[in-house]
Amino acid sequence: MRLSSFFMPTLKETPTEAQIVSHRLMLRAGMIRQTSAGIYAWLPLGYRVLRKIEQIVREEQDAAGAQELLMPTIQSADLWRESGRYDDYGKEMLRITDRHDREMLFGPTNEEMITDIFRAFVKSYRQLPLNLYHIQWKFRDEIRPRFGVMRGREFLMKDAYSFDIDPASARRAYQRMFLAYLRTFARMGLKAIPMRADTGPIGGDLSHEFIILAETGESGVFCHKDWLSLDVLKDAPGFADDLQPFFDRTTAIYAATDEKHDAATCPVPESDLVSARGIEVGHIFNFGTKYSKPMNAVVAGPNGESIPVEMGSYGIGVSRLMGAIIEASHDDNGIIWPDAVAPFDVGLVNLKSGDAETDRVCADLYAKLQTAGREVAYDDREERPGAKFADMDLIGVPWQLVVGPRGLKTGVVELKRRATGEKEELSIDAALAKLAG
Ligand code: P5A
Repeated sequence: MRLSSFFMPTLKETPTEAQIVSHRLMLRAGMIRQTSAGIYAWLPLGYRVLRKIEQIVREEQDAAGAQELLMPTIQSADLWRESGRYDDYGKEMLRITDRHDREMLFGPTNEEMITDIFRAFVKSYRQLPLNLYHIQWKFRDEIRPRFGVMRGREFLMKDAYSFDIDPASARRAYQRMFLAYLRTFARMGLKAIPMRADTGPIGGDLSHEFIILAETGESGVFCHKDWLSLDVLKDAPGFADDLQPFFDRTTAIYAATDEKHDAATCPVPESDLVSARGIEVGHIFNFGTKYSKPMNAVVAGPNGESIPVEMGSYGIGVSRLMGAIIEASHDDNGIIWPDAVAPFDVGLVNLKSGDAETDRVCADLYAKLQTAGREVAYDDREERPGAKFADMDLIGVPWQLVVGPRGLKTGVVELKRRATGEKEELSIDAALAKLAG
């Protein structure tokens, strides 16, 4: 992408309406635009990152055996009356009436709709286990939308729903998602801690929130200090293995949200207990037959008996993750994207646009890097070098390749790693080998 034609409306000044650093940086980098309170348009740079995050989530769901589908955002109120949640959900639900006076709603979650799809087609225990997910926009009329995409009203969620014949099988489905979540967040460079959590309007009694520790987080949390240095995935099993031992040893290390934490019964001595704030990037639930019973989602068992299906649901805040990643990875100059979710792999900085030799070398590098499959942000704008460096740091591209007339006299370019600030001068071929190899 040539930045001279890329729609990336960066801001020099710090937006005053943004209270936390991730929101400020997303606005400054021209990634999002608020269109109403808690509702955002995703500008090209922000949308690139959103799609990267979404793709990692998708790959890990697929690897865990979940199958992707896509349900609509608009739902019928009648479905929610069947589960009894239509009235319970209260003002957070955006209710809509269509031209025929039918009551509809913009879905805040999809337990009812997926249960309806399930009961229409699945009739036998032989068709189980089943796990279906989608990545779709949700709407919750949050009383206080804030912190940009972190607590929006419209937000992108991955929600998966598992169906099993008995509680033991449902526990295995839960453990698969538990492991898939740890892998998902690790791939984004995040350390997510699974914490015992309340279930709120979703229901059930087994639930974990996946929390990224951050001072700006909205959740109060408590965990054993071992969590700070632990790499739980180091000797994690694969999906074909029995996940129970891994689940037991991971959830034995204490971690709980403040609603679940009780100082009187906490097994961790005060000296080993960390009290912190965190961002909830995922939340998983096992709620048994809470929806299948009232909605009559039953299958025939081995002896022909009717068995209400055992269910769980598993959410990831896809759009919230963008804020969480920035909170976890930035410096005074801007965002530091982990390679896996960066909007571009390489930022190519032309120090003197208009200088024939510099333009030629840059165009050549741009073409070769793209041929090698790298996504390149080529800054070919007629701007001062200082402005180009500042923008490249702000948008957080992991590698910066700087090309100017002075270096080219001796055949060298400069390569900078955004995360460490380390710079090295090297020949054009060596730079290419390093970035394209
Ligand atoms: C699980 C999947 C559910 O809705 N039903 C389907 C269950 N869980 S949840 O905890 O309520 O939401 C799942 C994740 O969505 C993110 N999230 C939000 N992100 C941005 N803005 C919001 N207002 C918002 N509300 C929830 C969180 O990451 C949460 O873990």
